Amino acid sequence: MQGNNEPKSFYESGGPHKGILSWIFTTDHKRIGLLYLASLFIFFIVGAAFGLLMRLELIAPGKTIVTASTYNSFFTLHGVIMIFLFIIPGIPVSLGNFFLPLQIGARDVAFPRINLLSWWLYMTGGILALMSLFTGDGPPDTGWTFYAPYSIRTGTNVSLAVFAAFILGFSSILTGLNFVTTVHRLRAPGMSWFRMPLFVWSLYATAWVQVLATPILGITLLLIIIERFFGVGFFDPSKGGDPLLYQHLFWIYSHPAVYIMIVPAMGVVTEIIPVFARRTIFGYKAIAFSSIGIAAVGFFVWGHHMFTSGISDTSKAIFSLLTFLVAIPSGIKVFNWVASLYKGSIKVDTPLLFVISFVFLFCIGGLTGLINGTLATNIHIHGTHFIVAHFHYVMFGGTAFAFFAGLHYWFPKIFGRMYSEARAKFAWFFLFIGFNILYFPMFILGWQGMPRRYYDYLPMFHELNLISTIGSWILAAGLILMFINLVRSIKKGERAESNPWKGTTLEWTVPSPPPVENFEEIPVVTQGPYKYE
Ligand SMILES: [Cu+2]
Repeated sequence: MQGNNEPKSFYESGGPHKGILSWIFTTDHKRIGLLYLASLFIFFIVGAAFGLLMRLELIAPGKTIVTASTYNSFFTLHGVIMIFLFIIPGIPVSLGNFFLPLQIGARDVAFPRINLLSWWLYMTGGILALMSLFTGDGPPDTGWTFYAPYSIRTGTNVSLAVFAAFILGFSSILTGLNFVTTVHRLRAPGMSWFRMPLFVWSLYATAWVQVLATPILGITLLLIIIERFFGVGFFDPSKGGDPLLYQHLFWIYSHPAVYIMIVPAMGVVTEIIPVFARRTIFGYKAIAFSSIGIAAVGFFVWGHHMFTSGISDTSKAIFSLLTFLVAIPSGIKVFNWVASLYKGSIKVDTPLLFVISFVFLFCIGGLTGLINGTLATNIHIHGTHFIVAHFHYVMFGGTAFAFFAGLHYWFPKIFGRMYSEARAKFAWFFLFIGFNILYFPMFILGWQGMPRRYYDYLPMFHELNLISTIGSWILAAGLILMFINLVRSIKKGERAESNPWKGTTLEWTVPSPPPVENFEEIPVVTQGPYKYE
């Protein structure tokens, strides 16, 4: 794989074990990053399959392929898998695990064995979540939010699914702990805070949310399990409890969790733009602080999920105002991305194509977030397909498209091969067009009053649902084309040099793929990243 005088790549040195054991017992951050990458996309395919089945059911009013209760399990597992097994772990555990130590000039993360443990916990949680499909009295049918009191009363296998999410929470906490310590302790000499790549800042801000917010979800899910087995009454008004308490606890984690999902994606976008615009990033410090700002303010807006739950008018007004506030640091990032592209000598390769799509789709998702956060409109659209469209524009159009951008950008470094640029652009076209045909009609359907999570709908919604379902097939075609191109290129792609994009961050100074120790000598850093002028 490597020139004859280059050190052996991390693929060729698996430590004391051989074969598959050298992977599942590895403590090398690069191998753990790839273990996560493979498992993430297997779960993504399962989650996407449930999404396609839902769209197939909704292609026409009335029954199409499944019963109402099966449909309820489809959207529950689609949500649980896509959120807890794909998008929350997502970029940090895969691309983050692989590139964080390389970008700060370190040989590994602070706690390599805990890093491996976090992947074992992830797999345990994933297998338990899938087992909830086939065990007990039927797959869970509550939606991924497991709202009480229904999640306490339903006979379906909620306990196992909730326990799976509980275990996954620990995997996330351990990763957060590892990344915070790594950034504080393992930066190369000269790598001061304001010389760190901005992807590292985004992982750092995200890691703090993982450490501080996830325990709240852990205890909340534990309360559901205790309720189901012992009927203590935490969320049951007839026993002095309150179902609203569940909603508060759940969203106190789950809203900051949306920043665990989006801030690393923003970091990938910030990383790619200067390389393909050949310009220094505009407003380095503003972008670094806006990552921290989003993570911090994000802890105070959870009530915007409960405007129709009966909370007081005062709290509604406060949560609505705070929701607008959190849009400011996001706006700063969008402004700085566009300012960095302005007058750049832009080379539109696939990583940048996905980045530009991200900015476009994220802006639609972000701006509709303000419509959701406005009290007058929220009362009208809460619980409708408008909300479904909104979070798919932010989470799929945003995070997943940035994930695909990062995959193509760092593919040569990870695998030592180039992917086919022509095939990648072809796949992108289907992805982008399919995405908008699938999700944009949902804004209109929701505005017209079509509720989410309903098995059936009024005939007036038929046309747009048909269009949306056709969009899901075009999107699926794009995903398949992209995966085929990337998987094929791992073995058949043209050999990659160590810095094919002329990047300026440290990972591009080592061979492709990197040696097991990353650096022959720990580098001494004398300047910040993205120096192009
Ligand atoms: Cu929220």
